[in-house]
Amino acid sequence: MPIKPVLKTQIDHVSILDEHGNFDAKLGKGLIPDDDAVKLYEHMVVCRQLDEVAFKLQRSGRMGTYPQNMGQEATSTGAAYALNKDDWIVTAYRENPGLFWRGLPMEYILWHWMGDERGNQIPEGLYVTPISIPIGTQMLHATGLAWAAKYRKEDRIACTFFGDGATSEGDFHEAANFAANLNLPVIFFCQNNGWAISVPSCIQCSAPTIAQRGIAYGMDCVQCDGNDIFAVVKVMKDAIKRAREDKRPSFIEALTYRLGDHTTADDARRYRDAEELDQWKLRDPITRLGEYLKKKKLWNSGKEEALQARAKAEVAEVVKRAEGIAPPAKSEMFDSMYATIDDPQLRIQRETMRTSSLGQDQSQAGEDIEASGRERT
Ligand SMILES: Cc1ncc(C[n+]2csc(CCOP(=O)(O)OP(=O)(O)O)c2C)c(N)n1
Ligand SMILES: [Mg+2]
Repeated sequence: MPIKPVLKTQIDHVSILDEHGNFDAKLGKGLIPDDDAVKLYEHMVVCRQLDEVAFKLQRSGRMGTYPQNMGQEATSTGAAYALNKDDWIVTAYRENPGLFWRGLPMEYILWHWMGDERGNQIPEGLYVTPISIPIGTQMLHATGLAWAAKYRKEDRIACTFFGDGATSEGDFHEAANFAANLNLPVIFFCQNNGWAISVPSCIQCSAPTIAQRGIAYGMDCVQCDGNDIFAVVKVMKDAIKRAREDKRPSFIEALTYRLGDHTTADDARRYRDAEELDQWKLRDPITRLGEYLKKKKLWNSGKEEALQARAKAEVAEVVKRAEGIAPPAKSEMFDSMYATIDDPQLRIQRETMRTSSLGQDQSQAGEDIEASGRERT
């Protein structure tokens, strides 16, 4: 018996607006109308400003740890632009621009990183999930949300974002396997920024692409230049069509780079070369789109100056709103967790938290112990 191949496959790489300003007119035709291209550019500039201010808030002790999104704006912005308003966006933590494009007020993200749970209470009617810090768990949620939509016969798909490192987690493989086997309308959007904290992607994926991990599950897989918003929109539109019309999941690997540290708790200079960073600065997705607009006479230095001023003013207002909110009552950590608090010990803890510094005022706890009829052991 001759040996014959049972599978031949390839991964395509999609690029439309390259880092030198070349535009593939055939692939890019009608993809993003001029007015929208300007709006997308303006949006990414405002998001970059928010990112820079968030970094400073952490450094000046006004906010907790923060993962900068700088350099990765085109991925989630392009994806959110291509999706419908009532499709799910299921994110990790480096997709602020996509969440803001969808309409999440910027202060929610600052609240999240300030440790205020109200940042995770997504406004009614917005189909986005809160930031996910545990790596990979959100992919399972996306598969579940897509399954629910299919079951309810809703015309809604789910797009989940995650990093290159997240594809080494078991959660990815379970989410992908379910999505493909159950024919679910999910888009797995991998932001391959080359690093999982200090681990380069080549150490945790020996294959030439991350995208091919999806092939094992029977998904359509593609790679694109993630700093090229046109390429992102193109691969998203193709994946959205497959999800909506055929109820098939897809895997997108978008090549991008985080220009900042992993988070404010990191110093990337300790593990990555300055030259690598310099190379990627030349591929900045915002500069690239800006140059495209200038070439088409849709943008000029006057508009840029006005936009920079607007971005600063808007973000300053966001910070005012984020910091201006009254702090939550300490007891809210219990009220947000439990529908009813029946356990007497929990009631004591809640009361102690409400009335004093944690555990310092025993008399408060004692009063409630008596009220609850339980003896101290
Ligand atoms: C389940 C889990 N394991 C480990 C961590 C610690 N951790 C935080 S970020 C990170 C790397 C993630 O890399 P990647 O998925 O490439 O995303 P990126 O930060 O590059 O956007 C790890 C291991 C975590 N948050 N959750
Ligand atoms: Mg990464």
